[in-house]
Amino acid sequence: LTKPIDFGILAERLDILTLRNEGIPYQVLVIEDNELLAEHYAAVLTNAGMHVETLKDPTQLLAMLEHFSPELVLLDLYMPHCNGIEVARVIRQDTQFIDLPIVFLSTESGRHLQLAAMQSGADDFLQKPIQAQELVMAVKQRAERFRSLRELIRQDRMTGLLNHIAFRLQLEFELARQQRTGSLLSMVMLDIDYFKKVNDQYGHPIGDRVIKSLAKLLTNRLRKTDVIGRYGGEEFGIIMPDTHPDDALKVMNQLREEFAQLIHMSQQQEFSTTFSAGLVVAKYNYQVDDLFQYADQALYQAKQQGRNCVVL
Ligand code: GH3
Ligand code: MG
Ligand code: MG
Ligand code: MG
Ligand code: MG
Repeated sequence: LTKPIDFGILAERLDILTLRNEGIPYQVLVIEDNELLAEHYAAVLTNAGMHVETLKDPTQLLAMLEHFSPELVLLDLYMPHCNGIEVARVIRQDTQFIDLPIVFLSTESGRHLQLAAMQSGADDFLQKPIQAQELVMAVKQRAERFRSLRELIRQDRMTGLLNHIAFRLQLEFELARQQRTGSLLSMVMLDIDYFKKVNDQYGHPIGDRVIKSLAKLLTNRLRKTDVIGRYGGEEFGIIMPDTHPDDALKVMNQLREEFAQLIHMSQQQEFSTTFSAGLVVAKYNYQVDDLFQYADQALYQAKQQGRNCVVL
């Protein structure tokens, strides 16, 4: 490092990252068959402000990951029914968790066995016994970096929604869950009507503002459990878990009317615009690409029917 570093700017950037992450506890999953140890780690990490779930039986892992999204996994190596190496492999197999920090915590002191364990895709190997402070620091740093990087990778900068890749990953996750549990899953593709004209008449920056206003409307109106992504330029995708298509249709038509009533301002004049949407409900044998294809077909129909409508 020969260049002078502007520590002011650096500190400001770090501040932004930590500020944004502040207040939301890191989600940590402790997989440990020894109940006393599991409770001890949980207490130490909870004390440091983290949210900890413990798992004594690794066969329950997949069930747990359906409702808990860890930002770090602390993993015991030796457990009665399956060892930590297998658990790490199972986690890594899921694209959803490809970057999730996995840290072994074990009494194993043989370096070659530690390295063998890490070949399963783990990030680090900590040795028991471990000081509380050391454990907190190791977990916190990795979880923090994971959260910041994931945000950078998954977010659409303009709207703060999920980007194309993250939306697809999330859809894979929701579809897999729907197929395991037999619940309902509705999915929507939405595209602003005649948007080229908006850009042409009022300019690109105003067009951007319209996109942001739609993102905000969707975020404010939809449920916390719904997933919203900016799929393309003025195209959005919405995943509605546990939602009957009739209800999804109702909601989408309300949103469509609200958006059509929004008044946008440009220097010359006020204007409003509309969107069209295609809606599908997941069937048991659907793949992610089927959902995209059928939603796209429904969207195409909505455009054909004259736009400003939702087709199921
Ligand atoms: P249609 O009703 O058939 O959807 O007509 P359309 O004009 O909206 O056609 P289409 O969806 O194919 O075109 C989308 C346009 O959106 C093309 C592109 O110039 C514009 N666009 C894409 N991304 C952005 C963006 O980030 N900002 C702005 N302002 N415009 C964008
Ligand atoms: Mg053990
Ligand atoms: Mg488009
Ligand atoms: Mg189009
Ligand atoms: Mg369009």
